[in-house]
Amino acid sequence: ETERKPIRCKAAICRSPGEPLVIEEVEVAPPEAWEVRIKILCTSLCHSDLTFWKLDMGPAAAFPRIFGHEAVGVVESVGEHVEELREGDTVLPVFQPDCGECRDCKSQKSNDCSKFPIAHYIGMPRDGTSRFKDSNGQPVHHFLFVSSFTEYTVVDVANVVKISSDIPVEKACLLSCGVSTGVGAAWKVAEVEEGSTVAIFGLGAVGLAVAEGARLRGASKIIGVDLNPAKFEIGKKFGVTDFVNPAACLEKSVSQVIKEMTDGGADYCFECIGLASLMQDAICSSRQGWGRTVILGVEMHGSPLSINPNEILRGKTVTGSIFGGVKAKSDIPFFVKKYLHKELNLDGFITHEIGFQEINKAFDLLLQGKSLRCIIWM
Ligand code: CXF
Ligand code: ZN
Repeated sequence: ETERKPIRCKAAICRSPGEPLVIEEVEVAPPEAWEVRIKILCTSLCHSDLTFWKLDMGPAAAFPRIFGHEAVGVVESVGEHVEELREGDTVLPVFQPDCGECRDCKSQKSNDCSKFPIAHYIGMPRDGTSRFKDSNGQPVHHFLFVSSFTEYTVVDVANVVKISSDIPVEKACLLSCGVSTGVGAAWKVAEVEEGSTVAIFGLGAVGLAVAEGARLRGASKIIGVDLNPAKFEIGKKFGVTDFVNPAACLEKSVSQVIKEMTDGGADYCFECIGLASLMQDAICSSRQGWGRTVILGVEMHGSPLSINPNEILRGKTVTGSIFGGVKAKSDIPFFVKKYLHKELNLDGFITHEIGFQEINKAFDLLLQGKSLRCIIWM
């Protein structure tokens, strides 16, 4: 019986920023109170893994570290006080906690759990110590409360959602971060409605998931904005109807072009890159009177966002959203249902599938912009 005993298994450790991961043997401690130990079935690479993998300064740069936060697994064992999950449950670990107890989790207005705030984007267990030791007995940092680039991980019960085992695991995996973020932003934050116009800045997995969400809500025009012209064909599968390449906008600004295409500005704009200048373009592209801009991208350069007050004076709104406003425990099972009912397109996001040993290939593909989601099988 493995319960209550450490497990030795393989993990992909990042020893220093920007370096290839190394598959090493690690020891994974048994779950403490309020934790579960999960056997990862498959995981995928999200752009945030790259962001923090590259980061070489500041409090968020913590090494050695086990990255990965988009995954699906099976509960191997549970710690004390864990009642909602048991051994054998199919689960999604999620970086955004849903404790169900704090003011934020209890409110329908927020998904930003205040009981377990993520300090400096590190995401260690609630007692601050690591459940991972390398072969020299040295602790290895967790990542965003999840750390899925390992055969086994330990995750707080607040960061785990039980899902139906009917959904293929590689499809479920996508709902752990990127796709839920985009769909959530369209459905829960913007509340896109039938006949509305949408502009999406950045057609990575998150931007395409926004398109998919807008398509399912019956948006009449979904404009994709991306520097890569190949994204238009890809975007069409997710409902993108029109395309703007900023590099081809010579005479006019992107916002002028979008205003002309939408009779005065898009009803809903989404920034899915994390660039302050693009956020400004998005706001300028939204309609005077009621246009709403949702910012999903994480700006890592520390650039301030400057908005002309007269731009929003006549009713435009701008909002941020972490994890697309998704409250993990209630919304993710709903997304799973939408997939099982053949409404939500998840299949199109999977562009590559590889084995765990080849994990660095997933990094190369995403860095070169060649993949949307690469499924990494354990
Ligand atoms: C990101 C965005 C918010 C902070 C942590 C990382 N989430 C997932 O990719
Ligand atoms: Zn992510």
